[in-house]
Amino acid sequence: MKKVVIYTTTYCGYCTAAKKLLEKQGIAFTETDVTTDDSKRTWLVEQTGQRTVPQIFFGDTPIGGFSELSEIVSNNKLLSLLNT
Ligand SMILES: N[C@@H](CCC(=O)N[C@@H](CS)C(=O)NCC(=O)O)C(=O)O
Repeated sequence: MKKVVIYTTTYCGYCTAAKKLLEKQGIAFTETDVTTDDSKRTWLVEQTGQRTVPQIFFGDTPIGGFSELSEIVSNNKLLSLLNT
């Protein structure tokens, strides 16, 4: 199964919601808080093309933020994406 990494900042409601959703689905993840890490934040924007957090990766692939994760869960695609 691909590793799940979620990049977050403090005081971020969407980050909390995304983590709760992953937990509810029973998916283990690693969290990286980029609140004070400017170089990591720059890297994240380069990788994802997005300036918002959270940003979630399945393996090396950025899948988006909370909205995209919710859609994946709603469409029942979470396990297949993590296992391919
Ligand atoms: N559609 C995004 C929204 C994420 C979002 O708005 N995050 C806020 C923090 S909770 C943010 O990054 N705001 C800064 C900005 O919009 O530049 C998602 O579902 O993840």
